[in-house]
Amino acid sequence: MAEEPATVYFTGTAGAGKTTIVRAFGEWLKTAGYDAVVVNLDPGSESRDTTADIDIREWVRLSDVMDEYALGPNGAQVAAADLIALKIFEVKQALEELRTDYILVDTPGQVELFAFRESSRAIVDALSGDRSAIAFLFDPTLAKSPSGFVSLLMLSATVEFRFRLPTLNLLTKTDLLPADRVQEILGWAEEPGRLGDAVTTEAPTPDVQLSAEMYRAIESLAPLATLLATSATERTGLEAMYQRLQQTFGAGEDLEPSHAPLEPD
Ligand SMILES: Nc1nc2c(ncn2[C@@H]2O[C@H](COP(=O)(O)OP(=O)(O)OP(=O)(O)O)[C@@H](O)[C@H]2O)c(=O)[nH]1
Ligand SMILES: [Mg+2]
Repeated sequence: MAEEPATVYFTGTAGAGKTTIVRAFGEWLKTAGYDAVVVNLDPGSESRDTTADIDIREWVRLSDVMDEYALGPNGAQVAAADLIALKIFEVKQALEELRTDYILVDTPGQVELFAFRESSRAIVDALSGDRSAIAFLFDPTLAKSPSGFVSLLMLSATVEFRFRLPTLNLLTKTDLLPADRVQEILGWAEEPGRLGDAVTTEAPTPDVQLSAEMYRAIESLAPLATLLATSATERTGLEAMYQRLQQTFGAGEDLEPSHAPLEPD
C-alpha cells in the first residue's frame, strides 16, 4: 500500500454516471487487490445505497437543509455545499482512520456546485494529498453531438482550471452507443481538426469570427483532453482508467497490491 492515498474526484453533469462509476471502479480496484475507499459528498443523493464507506449524508442531508432553512431544492443545494465545507474535517478524520490506496469521491449531482462554489476549493484542499486528480465525465447523450462535445470539453477545462488538478476525461455509458459512434467521439479528442470540421458541419455559425475563434479554442483544448471510453455497467475501461491515473500520479507503474486479487463472483 502506498504511503499516502491517491484521491480522485468524480464530477460531471447531472446523471453523467458519477455514482455508478465510482462504485464500479471501487469494486474493480478491490478485485484487483488494491484498497479503495468511497466517499459520497452528494448531500442530495436519493440513493438508498449505503455502500459508501464515508457518507456526507451522515452530517448534511439535503432534505434536512430544505426543512431547517425553508429552502427549495436549488437553494438548499447551495447552502448544503457550504455546510459540507464546515464538516469536511470530520470527513477527513474519518478518512484518516481508514488506511487505503485510493479515495474515490462522488460529488454533488450538479457540476456547478462542485466547480464554482468557493467552498468546494476548501473541501478539495482539505481532502487532497499530494496525489489528487479529477475524473470528468462526458455523458454520451451530450458528448455524441459535436457541439455537446465541445461544451463538455470547455466545462472540463474550466473544472481543471479552477482546481489546478490533473484531469482525466471519461466517456461514460459507452454500452449505450454503437461502437462506431464511440470511435467517432474518441477521434474528436484525438484529432481536433476532425472535431472542428464536425462542429462546422453540424451547424455553421453565421458569425465567421466566432467560428474561427471556436476552431482555435478547440484546436488548443482537444489535444489536452485525453478521453477514455468506459462503461460502468459493462465494467469496461476501468483498468485503462487505473493505468492512466497511475501515470498521472507519476508512479507510471502499478501499485503493489495490498492483498491478493479476489476471485470473481
Ligand atoms: N447503460 C448504462 N447506464 C448507466 C451507466 N452508468 C450509469 N448509468 C445510468 O445512468 C443513470 C445515472 O447514473 P448515476 O450514476 O446516478 O449518475 P450521477 O452522475 O451520479 O447522477 P446524479 O448524482 O444524480 O447527478 C442511472 O440510471 C444509471 O443506472 C453505464 O455505464 N451504462
Ligand atoms: Mg450521483
